Amino acid sequence: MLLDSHTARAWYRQMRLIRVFEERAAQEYAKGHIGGFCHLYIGQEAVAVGAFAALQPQDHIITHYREHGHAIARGMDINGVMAELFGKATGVTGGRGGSMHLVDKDLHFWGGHAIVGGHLPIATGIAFGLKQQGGDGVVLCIFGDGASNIGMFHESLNLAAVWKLPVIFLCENNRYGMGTAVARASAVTNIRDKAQAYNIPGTDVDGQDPEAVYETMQNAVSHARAGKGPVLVEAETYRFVGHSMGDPERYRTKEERKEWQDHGDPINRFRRSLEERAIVTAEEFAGMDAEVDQQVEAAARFAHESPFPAGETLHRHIYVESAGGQP
Ligand SMILES: Cc1ncc(C[n+]2csc(CCOP(=O)(O)OP(=O)(O)O)c2C)c(N)n1
Ligand SMILES: [Mg+2]
Repeated sequence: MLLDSHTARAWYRQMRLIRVFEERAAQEYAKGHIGGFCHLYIGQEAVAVGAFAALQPQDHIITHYREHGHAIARGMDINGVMAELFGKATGVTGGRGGSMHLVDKDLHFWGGHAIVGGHLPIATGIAFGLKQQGGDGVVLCIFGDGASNIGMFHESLNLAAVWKLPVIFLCENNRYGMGTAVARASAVTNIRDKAQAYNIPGTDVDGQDPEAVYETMQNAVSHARAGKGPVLVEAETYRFVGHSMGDPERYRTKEERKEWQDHGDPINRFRRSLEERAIVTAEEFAGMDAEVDQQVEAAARFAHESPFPAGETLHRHIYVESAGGQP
């Protein structure tokens, strides 16, 4: 693919921003500044950056709990994302959702869902709404390999196909659902093949290559936008860290992980390829790296300095407020 220098720099910068942001989140977690679950996306960055580059502002996104990278790729304010991880009032959902529930309605980013597969019917529902309204928006629904074994996956694909809805089901196949390898839990190990059962085109792509992801996603988005119905894209990827914080990783060998880190790191690979093609200079890389480091440092400072939500607001946002103003 012919990649211009401006786009190449933007993609590199975004992937590195996601990586450095999460490395910082891991440090803050270890120090006890972030609580609850925290699922890192390290190793999978090219999927988010390639996929989101194929979307338009009118499109909608719904995703699972490993979503820091998706939120950042969509352009969510990283100060607000870091503050949300810290549970602070300045977080994107006021500190009430935490790592797994990042939302921004202006960006049409509808979470961050912790129930595996639970957001797939919502994706189909949003796509149904878009079709009824007659606009040209599409829905990008992201989930893991494990979610494709859940009943809601099948119901959602079926109805999306019956109603020819504008939704792209993007499976990030990172080879494991928690500690379970795909082949131990799924009779069909190529997730894209499951789409055939519902007459949905399924395709796979190298999820460590943002250009390949972008091209595949562009085709998928054009198909859905043209009213031809849903598509399933399977991005083959790998997480370089545990499922969540504190995973002893007994289900895979160190050698396997090292192999992916040495040969499949999406950021190193992209950088090398851009250098070889003389699209970005060493000086430009150095400038971007320094900027990203500063941006993440500032986000962490913002999160540290922000207040926790006030105690008296604890019961807000639980029920819709009544006419009397009482929760
Ligand atoms: C319905 C449901 N069952 C089980 C869990 C516990 N759980 C959390 S993450 C996860 C693994 C899902 O794996 P996958 O879909 O491949 O996503 P990944 O974490 O690899 O990105 C499980 C079983 C859950 N959150 N929801
Ligand atoms: Mg998985």
